[in-house]
Amino acid sequence: MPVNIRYTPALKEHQVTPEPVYRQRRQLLQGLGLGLGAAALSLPAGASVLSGLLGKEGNTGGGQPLTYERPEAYRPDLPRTDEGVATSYNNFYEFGTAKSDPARYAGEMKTRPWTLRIEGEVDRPQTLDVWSWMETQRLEERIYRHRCVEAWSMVIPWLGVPLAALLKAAGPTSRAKYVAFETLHNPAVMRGQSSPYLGGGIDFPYVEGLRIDEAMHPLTLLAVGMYGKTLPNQNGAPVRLVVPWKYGFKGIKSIVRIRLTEEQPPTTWNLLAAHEYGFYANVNPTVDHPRWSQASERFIGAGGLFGSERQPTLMFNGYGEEVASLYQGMDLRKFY
Ligand SMILES: Nc1nc2c(c(=O)[nH]1)N[C@H]1C(S)=C(S)[C@@H](COP(=O)(O)O)O[C@H]1N2
Ligand SMILES: [Mo]
Repeated sequence: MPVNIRYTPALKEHQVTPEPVYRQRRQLLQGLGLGLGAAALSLPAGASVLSGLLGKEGNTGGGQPLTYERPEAYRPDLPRTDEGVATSYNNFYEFGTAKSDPARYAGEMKTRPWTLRIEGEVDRPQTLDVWSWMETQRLEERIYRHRCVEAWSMVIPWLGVPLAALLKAAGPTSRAKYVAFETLHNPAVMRGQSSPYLGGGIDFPYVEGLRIDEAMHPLTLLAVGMYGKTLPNQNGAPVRLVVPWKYGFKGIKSIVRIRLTEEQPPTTWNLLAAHEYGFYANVNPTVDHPRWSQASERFIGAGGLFGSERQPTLMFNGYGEEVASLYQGMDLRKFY
């Protein structure tokens, strides 16, 4: 793949503005009764008049109902983000740099079957068939504050299992200090991987990492669904990471490999722009991004992008009580 050319991407996150026209068209089609989920899904790929009409944004998979528990501890009294916004305003550079690209193009990705490899510093390396594994899991619904693209925030009901459960099953060795994650690499269906321009200059596959104590923290979720159903492709089907006290880019999507390591692994946004994105990426109102303030954020609630309200950013995204101890004694300006 000739994708290893490094250059500053033409479009950085903050430069891509919301797309009201796209949203309105979608809402109009929904109003006309052209359901974007089930209807499009039931049509054979390629033969869909509907997906042609919609510019393919209907064909994004997901939406299969899941069985799950609802632990009280993870049901905060917060207004949820409208599902339609959470599934249409995304970053997933494998499908392009615009916030509407993932919903438009991620339907090309086939998520069945899907294998997830767990390897590296573990006693029991595993290759999971994700869909059958999912059926054996006790899924939990967790309503988390979600820091999505740059300074936007949402509240999303995720479905998943603590990542710790999976890691423990593989048996981390005493040398396991970090956990590295990797997304699918398939330029044939991921158009952003087919050219540096479409992929914003990212050197794919997309990779992320956590320190092992962050990965084992009970809040850290391996998500397989949202809003009661399997993940739509644009949100990272069939399996993605959710770390609610960190910025959105740590939430790596469509994971195919988890590797426990002794050394701190490279991470995609840090490789792309090290002075802007660090390894830790903890939500922190006192450490600004070089190009925008992190003191406040815009919360997208039930009213969608237009009804969004500016609110103060909370330290560790509001999860300080649970996670602050992980960073005791660390200079969070240095380890941003
Ligand atoms: N594989 C992959 N994962 C990814 C990204 C990506 O481009 N590729 N973008 C990240 C960024 S920058 C953000 S802000 C979040 C957005 O996730 P969301 O659509 O669930 O809000 O996904 C993250 N995970
Ligand atoms: Mo992001």
